[in-house]
Amino acid sequence: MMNRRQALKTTALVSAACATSGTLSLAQAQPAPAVAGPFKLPPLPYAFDALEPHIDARTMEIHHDKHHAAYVTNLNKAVADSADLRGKSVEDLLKDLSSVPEASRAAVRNQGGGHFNHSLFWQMMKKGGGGEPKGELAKAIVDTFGSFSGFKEKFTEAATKQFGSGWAWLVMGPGKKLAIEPTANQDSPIMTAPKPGPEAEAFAKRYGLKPMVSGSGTTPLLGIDVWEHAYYLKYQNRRPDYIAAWFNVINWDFVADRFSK
Ligand code: MN3
Repeated sequence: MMNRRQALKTTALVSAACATSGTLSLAQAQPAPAVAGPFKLPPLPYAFDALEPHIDARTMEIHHDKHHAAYVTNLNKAVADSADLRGKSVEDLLKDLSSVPEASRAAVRNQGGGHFNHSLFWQMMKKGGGGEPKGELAKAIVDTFGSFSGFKEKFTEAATKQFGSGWAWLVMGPGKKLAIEPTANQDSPIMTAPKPGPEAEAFAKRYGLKPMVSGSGTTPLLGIDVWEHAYYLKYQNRRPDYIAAWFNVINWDFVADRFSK
């Protein structure tokens, strides 16, 4: 675990590296200034080093302060010219992408998806997490996957096999039915088919839905970010090691709470 002295030393080293390399200015090392807009970067609910040694502090800092901040900034830019879009929650925007004007739709999908997914992701982890869920969710996992280890195996497989950037999710559909779903890029299980056509059909097929049934996206209960920015500093190309370690920081109380509601 990174203590204060190590943190200061790391900061000093990074500052020194920036000063000597001349490629990074101090301004670039600071969080981007907030852009005015309806969407805000939620604070990380724990310290950067809270998930050590499984997820390192530097990764958490960059992931939250840079990557998530950029999704928020760019989502605010995407809705800047529309009072209608600015008045909606990110969840409502994603649940009904077909109502977003086509000129802004890709930006809302990608940046809004990034904002929504990461806002959940921070809460799905905690210091001293891991173990197995209890209660109603534990029973549903056993009913669906045979056992907790059966779930873990299938979830790990989805996260490992997701090609390129994306996520693997444990989702809840109608009737509280559980399933494991991968999504590409920053797509979220709550999204619904954006418009009629092949994309909508593929989307509907993935979730077993009728195309263009508004609001029929599933509810993400648990998700792992498998973009390289989520693990590369500590695990480099070893995504399976990151996934295995990530199981030690899952906040099952948060996940169970989403299932119960
Ligand atoms: Mn990410």
